[in-house]
Amino acid sequence: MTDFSISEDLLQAENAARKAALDEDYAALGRALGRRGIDGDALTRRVMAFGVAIPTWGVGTGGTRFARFPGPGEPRHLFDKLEDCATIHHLVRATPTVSPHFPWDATSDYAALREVAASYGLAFDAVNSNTFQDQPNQEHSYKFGSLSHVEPAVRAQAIAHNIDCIAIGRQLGSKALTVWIADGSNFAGQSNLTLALDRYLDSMREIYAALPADWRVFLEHKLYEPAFYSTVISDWGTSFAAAQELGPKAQCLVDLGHHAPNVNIEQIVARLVRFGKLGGFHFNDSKYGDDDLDTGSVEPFRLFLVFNELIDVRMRGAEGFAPAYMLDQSHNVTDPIESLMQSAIELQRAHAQALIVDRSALAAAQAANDALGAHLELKRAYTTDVSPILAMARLRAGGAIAPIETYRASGYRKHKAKERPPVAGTSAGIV
Ligand code: LRH
Ligand code: MN
Repeated sequence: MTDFSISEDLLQAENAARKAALDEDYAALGRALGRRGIDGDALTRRVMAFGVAIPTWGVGTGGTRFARFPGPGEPRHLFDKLEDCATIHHLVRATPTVSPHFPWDATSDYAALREVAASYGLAFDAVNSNTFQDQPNQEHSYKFGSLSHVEPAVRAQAIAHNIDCIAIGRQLGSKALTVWIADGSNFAGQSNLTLALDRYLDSMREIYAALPADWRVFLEHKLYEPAFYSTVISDWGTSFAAAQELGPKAQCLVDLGHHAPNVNIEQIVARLVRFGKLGGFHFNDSKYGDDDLDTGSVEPFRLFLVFNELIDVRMRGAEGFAPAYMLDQSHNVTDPIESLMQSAIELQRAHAQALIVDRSALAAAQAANDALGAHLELKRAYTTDVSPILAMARLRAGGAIAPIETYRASGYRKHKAKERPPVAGTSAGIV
């Protein structure tokens, strides 16, 4: 018996029931945008071209240090995860790539994995290394760090792992390695703050030297956790300086949850772009710390402001500007597939709203120091409900007008609960 997947018939039936209403809403929005000199169909085509990568570690239920409450039909291995990624892309048509994490996604045949992904119309984005956990039978522990560890043998082990990840990524067709390290300290004095960074840079130079010519390495900064006094790569400034020191293939990755509360993340994005060092994003949302909540679920205006900076740069035609868009979330209380679909839609929304900002009116207001006028140009775009355009983009790309409703109507999760008997001791999500 083949595994269940959502049929075209069901998708067509769900779309047919909503088509007339969508056409009406789409036409009305098209007229309203037309009065603002904006071509609705052109905007829909831009939305159809937008893509974000799904993190393999996000399709399983996530947890915290306190507990994880797995749901029914949890993916048991990478091939189940790819099947779920394919279901997400089938309905939202905005997630054509997958970002894997090693060794969580280790498998015996990466060429076969690449073929399976391709059979679902999926490709691989950046690969993620993991030197923040000890694996069974690992020779040296990462308890006191990895790439910045005081012991050369531990650093060598961590460097070798990252170089292995590059080798795996090459088999998968990936073009980038994301390096996030948990290295840091919990007590003042525990670590020499400068020597720790120097050891990290020495290690990264060896990893950088192993990068193929057309690859990039993304340095992911994070203010704290799991270290709670100092973190070696704690902010964009340190990440930027390290990327500068390493060379042109090194860029900075901005995980939205890795900053102190109220930090102006859109300005960090603007700065990294200005200096040609914005490599990519881990999109999520947060209220307090690295909460890994669904993108756009807490601060949708901030997400819009990030895309406003990205579109502003595109409009000014910045050289070689190709940030990698990836989600990085932990779905502790929702069906991960639903959360990932809605998060991709919230990214499409922020992107579309940023595209309809009247940039000449904004520039004129800025030049005239018309503070409120300038702000209202952004608010006008942000308060425009572009949902009909997002839905039409999905429909025209062969997806669902209403992905969540269609997914629920399909009973996909119930089917997976039957097909995927829980496997004790496996964890598809974070922790
Ligand atoms: C660290 C992080 C990093 C991943 C991990 C799953 O908090 O954001 O990007 O490796 O989460
Ligand atoms: Mn991240």
